[in-house]
Amino acid sequence: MWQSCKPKAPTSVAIGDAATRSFVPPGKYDEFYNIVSGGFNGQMAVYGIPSGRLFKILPVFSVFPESGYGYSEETKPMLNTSHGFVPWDDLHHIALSTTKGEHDGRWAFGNANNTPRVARINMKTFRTEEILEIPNSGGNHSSPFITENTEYLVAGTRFSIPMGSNKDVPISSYKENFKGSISFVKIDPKDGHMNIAFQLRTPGFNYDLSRAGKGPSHGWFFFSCYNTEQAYTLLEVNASQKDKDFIMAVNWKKAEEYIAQGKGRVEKAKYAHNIYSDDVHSATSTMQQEVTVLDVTEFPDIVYFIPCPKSPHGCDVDPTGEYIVGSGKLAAMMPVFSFSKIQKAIAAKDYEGDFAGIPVIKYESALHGEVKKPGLGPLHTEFDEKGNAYTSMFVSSEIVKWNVKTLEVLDRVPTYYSIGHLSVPGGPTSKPHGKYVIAYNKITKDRFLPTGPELTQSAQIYDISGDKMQLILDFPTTGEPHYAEAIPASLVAPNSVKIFKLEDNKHPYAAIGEGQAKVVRDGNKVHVSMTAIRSHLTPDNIEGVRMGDEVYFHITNLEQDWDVPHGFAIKGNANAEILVMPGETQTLKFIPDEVGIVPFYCTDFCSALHQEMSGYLRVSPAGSKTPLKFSTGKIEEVN
Ligand code: K7E
Ligand code: CUA
Repeated sequence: MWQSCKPKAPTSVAIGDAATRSFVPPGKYDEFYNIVSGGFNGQMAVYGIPSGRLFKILPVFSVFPESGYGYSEETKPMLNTSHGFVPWDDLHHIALSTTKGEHDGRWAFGNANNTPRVARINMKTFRTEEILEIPNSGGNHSSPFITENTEYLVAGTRFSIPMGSNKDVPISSYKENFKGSISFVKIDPKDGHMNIAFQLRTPGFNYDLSRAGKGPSHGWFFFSCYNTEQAYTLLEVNASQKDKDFIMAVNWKKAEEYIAQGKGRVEKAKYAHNIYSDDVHSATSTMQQEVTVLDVTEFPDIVYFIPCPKSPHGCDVDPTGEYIVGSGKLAAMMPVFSFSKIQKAIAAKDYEGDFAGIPVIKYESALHGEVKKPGLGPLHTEFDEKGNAYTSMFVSSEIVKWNVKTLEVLDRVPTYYSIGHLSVPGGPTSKPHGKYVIAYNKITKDRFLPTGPELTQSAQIYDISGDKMQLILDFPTTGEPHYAEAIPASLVAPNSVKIFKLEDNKHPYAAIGEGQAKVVRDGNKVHVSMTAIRSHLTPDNIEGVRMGDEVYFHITNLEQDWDVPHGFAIKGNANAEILVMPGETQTLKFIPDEVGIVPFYCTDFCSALHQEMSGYLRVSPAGSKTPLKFSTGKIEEVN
């Protein structure tokens, strides 16, 4: 039955044996990793599926005092942008790398929605390794989406804005002056390094979401577009006028050809490129100066529009690569387009007109069919390995299962409440792993114990192995999750890095062994190369630091065992603590603000004598003659 109102709750999850299906006994591992975006916390979080257990919070676009990410001297450059240091953002979408359309377990990518950036996370270390700013973008929502073999990562602007040399224009000149932009970021298959290969300059409206083609549609990209009304005020009303907006189909192989022929225009742009290296355990930030642009209105065979009702949000491609699902937030049905029909329509020039000179394919000519009365407020669609699709319905608060070929609705289950994204393990790939669909809900209400005005976020796991979807677990998440991907643990766990090898440590201030520990003055900078091993810091006493000095504590963790980090914190320090992994060097900057003795210590309970892992810094007045010295273990006589 068609359901148009929110189900009543709370409803028990323990239906039959449902609860046992999410139970992972103590000491046993989960089957999948779930990499979940943190929304406004700018992080990713890693959960186990089906248990819903939280393993890790992984800082990406946000500083993280727990580990010192964004506070340590080594990681500060990761958050550099053309606007300076930007230590927070809004992370919506995850893309896991694929080879031949299938998960390969190498990297996770994420987007910064606000100050446009994309990030690459190494799945061996679960750390952010690279952040690339996206120029000519008014907000990076349609991002990141990857091609079949991770050749490109694509980042589309949410807001159109004026670009080029003339940016000081009236907002009411939107139609003439505002443009969209889609960046094609080349991924180096060896190390994953990202570089903007080219940008497409596109008509001015809003770009929302996207997916790459696969199989037969490899070489194409599909973007959902809204506000084709080109409204610039009260979008709620003015951008919902037309019956149909567009899906934009992009032939990126063609765009590549034009770029290879030198048809791109090189424009000035300023954007930061930040890379972390595990050799020097440090990041560098480089400011890039130009970008190559291809204006799609000058090249007739790169871009085509397909009408799509009404303010589409998700735009998802099924595992075969033949079907493209448009989800109009305000539409009472969902169109499914056929890639082969789109190709036929283009060959036959079966157009209903053009928009800004770009052909608009006839709706019926591109259409495979419509899913009738699927539910209200369709947002996103994922796929299983049996030819079924699962669509999230925000307004009617449910997941609807339907058959991609026959378009028949097969099942529906309520979500608690108002689902946004959803995730089937492998759902966006050519080879879904199936088994579960996970709902990331926008409203929590009464699902968990109340925690004041701000509630935890609500995610839910449904077993989809049978014909009927069955709710088996509620689990809370951090931040506001938008998209997430789940990947079999077997593709990730065996490659997990356990330690960094000390002999590979090329950090300029590393002390590889206690014999290399030292304190060196360089003007008003004091560099302390300190080692940490169970259960002492070397040196543990430092004298000769004066007011006006900047002290850099470069801590090298000498351990070569898995799961033995050491921490470092010093009293009165205004930034953070740092956590240093075995074999790694990290640096905390400390500016003393008063004369006296300042204790420091290890913050990670590392052994029975962890509480003894400490030392003192003596701070003398400015200009004092206290000699610089450091010690460990030696008892001095004072007369
Ligand atoms: Cu949350 Cu992907 Cu930003 Cu839909 S978007 S819900
Ligand atoms: Cu090292 Cu506690």
